[in-house]
Amino acid sequence: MMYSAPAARQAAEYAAAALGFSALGVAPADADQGTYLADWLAAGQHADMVWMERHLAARQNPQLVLPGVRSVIMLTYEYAHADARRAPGRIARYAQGEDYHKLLAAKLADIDETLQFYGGTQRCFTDSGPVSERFFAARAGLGWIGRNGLLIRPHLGSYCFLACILTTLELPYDTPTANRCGTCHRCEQACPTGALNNGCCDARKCLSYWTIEAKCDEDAATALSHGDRIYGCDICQEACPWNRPRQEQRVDPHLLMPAPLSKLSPQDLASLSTAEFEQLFAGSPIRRIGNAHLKRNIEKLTE
Ligand code: B12
Ligand code: SF4
Ligand code: SF4
Repeated sequence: MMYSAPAARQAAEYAAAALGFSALGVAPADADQGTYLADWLAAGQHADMVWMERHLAARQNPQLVLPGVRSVIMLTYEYAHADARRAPGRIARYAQGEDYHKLLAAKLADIDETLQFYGGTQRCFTDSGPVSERFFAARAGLGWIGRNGLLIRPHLGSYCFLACILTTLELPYDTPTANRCGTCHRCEQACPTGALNNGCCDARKCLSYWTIEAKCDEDAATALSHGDRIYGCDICQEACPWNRPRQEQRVDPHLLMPAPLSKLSPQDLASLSTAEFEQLFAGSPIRRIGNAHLKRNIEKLTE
């Protein structure tokens, strides 16, 4: 088929909308990311996530991820604004339902197929590859990077997953939007551990890191004593005025918390056998940390 950039972009947009993505933007693959990530790594703010060091070169040069890449298509997919599991024992909103990696990978594969029709070669990721997703989402005009480090969309806030498609097609690019944080510093003030500094989140202090990634039990004790979070943390998003509750929000039912989980107390969760844990969290992102790690997070709340 004759390649027409606007037609290829429009086809991707139709496919994305039909698959439930809430927005699509396109950034040039060679956009300059500056030294932000390198500086963050050099300062040790990635804690023990050493895989981030290994990915530095690829993150800064998408050509190493997909040779010949010209455009980065960025997409957003909504998850629930409402918190289905309140304190104590909060689970971050993004992790209350099914694992988004699997859910979105299948949808991205469909868009990939559409773009192949236009002669494109693609690689697709959602939190699964060496791509600076927030940077490209902002460059693709989907929103701005807030003082909480997250991509904030005007009037839609930050409760969304990001997904990306690297493509060899040169598609029409979008223009970045202005940063609208203004004089607000609510996220920084709300963070219980002081992890935020000028749009930069120091993983060494972040409860999301401590509840999901950190392996060291001793250090975890201090960090976890700061909050009521047992998996992930939404405090800097809850504080953000752009995330104020909306009357109506359509959310993919796969991302809603299953009723059996919402009924369990933190003590119930802490007393699950491994077999019960596996059954309850089958298909959930929480399964990844394992029963012992979840117990550790809960015990720090109830001690
Ligand atoms: C590692 C990681 C974490 C770590 C480290 C956090 C951190 N500081 O980045 C931990 C485990 C702590 C974490 C926590 C969370 N994460 Co996380 N995380 C990632 C991951 C895998 C990499 C992020 C990264 O590279 N960080 C290092 C920093 C330096 O890079 P960066 O944030 O991408 O910043 C770039 C831009 O911001 C840009 N930049 C910023 N300012 C400026 C200024 C200038 C001038 C320039 C040129 C560039 C620039 O430069 C950076 C490099 O390109 C991404 C997925 C991905 N592949 O990108 C998800 C991702 C960022 N996480 C996500 C989410 C949802 C979360 C949590 C909300 C989960 C939760 N509820 O617990 C928290 C929020 C914590 C926070 N306030 O940031 C979403 C964000 C969605 C959104 N709306 O923004 C992502 C995109 C995953 C996804 N696909 O949906 N996360
Ligand atoms: S996720 Fe929680 S601990 Fe991490 S920066 Fe935001 S408020 Fe602070
Ligand atoms: S709370 Fe305020 S400063 Fe923080 S991201 Fe939202 S608007 Fe920006």
